[in-house]
This record gives sequence, C-alpha cells and structure tokens, in this order.
Amino acid sequence: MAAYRPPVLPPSEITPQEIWLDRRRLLAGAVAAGLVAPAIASGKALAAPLEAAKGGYDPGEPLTPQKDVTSYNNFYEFGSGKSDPARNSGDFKPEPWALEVGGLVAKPKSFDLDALRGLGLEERVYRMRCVEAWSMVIPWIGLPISALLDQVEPLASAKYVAFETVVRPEEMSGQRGAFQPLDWPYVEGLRLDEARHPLAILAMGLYGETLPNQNGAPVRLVVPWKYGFKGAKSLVKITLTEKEPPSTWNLLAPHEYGFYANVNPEVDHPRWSQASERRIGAGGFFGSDRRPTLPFNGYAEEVASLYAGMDLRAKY
Ligand SMILES: Nc1nc2c(c(=O)[nH]1)N[C@H]1C(S)=C(S)[C@@H](COP(=O)(O)O)O[C@H]1N2
Ligand SMILES: [Mo]
Repeated sequence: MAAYRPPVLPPSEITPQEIWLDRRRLLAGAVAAGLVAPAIASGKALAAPLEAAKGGYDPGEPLTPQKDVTSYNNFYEFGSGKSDPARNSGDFKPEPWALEVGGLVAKPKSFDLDALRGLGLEERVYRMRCVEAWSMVIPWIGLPISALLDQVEPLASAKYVAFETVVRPEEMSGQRGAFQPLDWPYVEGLRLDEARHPLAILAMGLYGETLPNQNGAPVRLVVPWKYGFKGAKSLVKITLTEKEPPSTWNLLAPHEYGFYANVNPEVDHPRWSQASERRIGAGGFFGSDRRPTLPFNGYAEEVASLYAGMDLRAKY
C-alpha cells in the first residue's frame, strides 16, 4: 500500500470558525495559574489540556464546532437521546483506569492511562460518519492501535481484535432501570489487519483536551472509514481472537448493521439512504449542509486495499 501523504494546511486555513489552538494555549495558561483546577478536582470539568505531537492526517475541511462535538452524542450507557450523554455523564469517573489487553498474544498486559499516553499521542483531524447519516470533522488526540498491539505481541493465530467497554450501572444511568435498549457491555471488533492500519486509533482526547466523558473517556476506538458505531467508548478490554468477534449493533439488528460497517454510499441502511450526509454545525444545526457521502468516508485511497476481492454488498 502506498504511504499516505496528508495535505499540509496551516490551522489558519482549516479552522475558520474556531481558533482552537489559541484556546488551547489560553487553557494551559489558566491551569498553570490555578484557575481551572477546582473545576477539574470537582469532577465536573474533565477536559484538561492534553499535549500531543502533530499527526499527519487531516482532510482539510472546517472543524465541527467543539460544542457540537461534545453535546450531540451517541452513548447509550447514558441514555439514548443525543443530548443525554453530555447531561448524564458528570458522575462517571474515568480515572484511575485499566485497559486489559490479552487473548492470543505473547505478552498480555494491563495498561493504565499514563502507560497508554506513553505510547505516543498524536493529534489527527478525522471525518466521522454516523450510520444515521450525519457527519462531523473532529480533531482527535490518540495513539495508533498498532502501537498498543506491538506491546503485547499478537500470536500468528490471532486474526481479529475484540473490544469491550465498561459496565458501571452505578455511574451510568442508561445501564440501570427498567428499559435498556442494548446488552452490556457494548462490544465491537475489527480484523487484525484493520486494527493495525495506521488510520485506526485509540483516542484519549479531542480539541487539545482530555476526552470528555460523553465522547468516551478515558479511551475509545476511532476508525474513520467505518460508521461511527464501530467507535466503542470507554474501553476496558481488548482481546486478540481467532474468530470474528460479536458487535453490539450487529447482535441487535444483523440485517441493518454488519460486522464490517465500512462507510458505503451504495449500500443503504434498510430504513434510509446512505448516499448523502448532513454535516453537523455547518449551515446551521438543522441547516441544509447536505453533501454526498464518500466511499470509505473519503479514506478509500488508504484503506480500499484491505477489502480487495470482497463483495462489499454482502459484507456490509
Ligand atoms: N460504549 C459505547 N460506545 C459507543 C456508543 C455507545 O452507545 N456506547 N455509540 C456509538 C455510536 S452509534 C456513535 S455514532 C459514536 C458517537 O461518538 P461521539 O458521541 O463521540 O460522536 O460512538 C459509538 N460508540
Ligand atoms: Mo452512530
């Protein structure tokens, strides 16, 4: 596969609506001056500044405003409405944390957050396309999944990577009560070569800050060429397996959600079209910014070779 060469654009050209690097410097200054520490200590503001090297990937499109990225979410552990996660996740405690990595590996290991950060955080701007036909452009901070896999040394028999997320009914209101739309834990999976692709990351921050609870604190999966539901939030376990792992939405409605879930404008969801998408935060919230959806969410040049010879209508 040809090495990906990202477009090189200065932030001034790609962030007309939010000069977020300036905001980030201001925030860092405020922390140094002790101005935001009380809020962080109270557990309410969990978005502390997070340093990362500049990663290469960037579609060169205007960023979705931070307020939309952090207030219009899917995270059923906190409720099924788009505004539920921001409203209901204040009591969730993403630190301390342990991410267990095991299964078919030579060196199973538990990672705390410092160990994960130590694997090399990078800032990368990705498009995110939800299966519900809206999209965002988000500046993530994360590490390539392959950096984590290198630490545990997958065995030759390992063919898939299974992801499992946290179960904490005492902190997650959507996991208690009479009606629960999903089975917990939320689970997802990738083929090992997909997980090792340099675009696939474990995100620990966005907009230069620690990941807010509603976006999947403290660590979540981001696979930009697949529908958003593959991006399992608040990961506690990663297991290398021989067989294709289960995935939550596929278990719930297999004819609507496949294992692969590659963004594909030619394969409609049974109940709606996937040919176009509404870009959140552009042209007004319910505005008319509707644009054609791109194969593999615009990352075809980088990832199409992973699926050479596969029938992408059958393997949706
Ligand atoms: N644990 C968990 N992860 C999850 C979900 C969820 O309900 N629970 N929703 C998924 C869906 S459908 C989408 S579109 C993305 C949304 O990520 P965002 O809220 O950061 O935009 O998270 C995904 N990850
Ligand atoms: Mo989604």
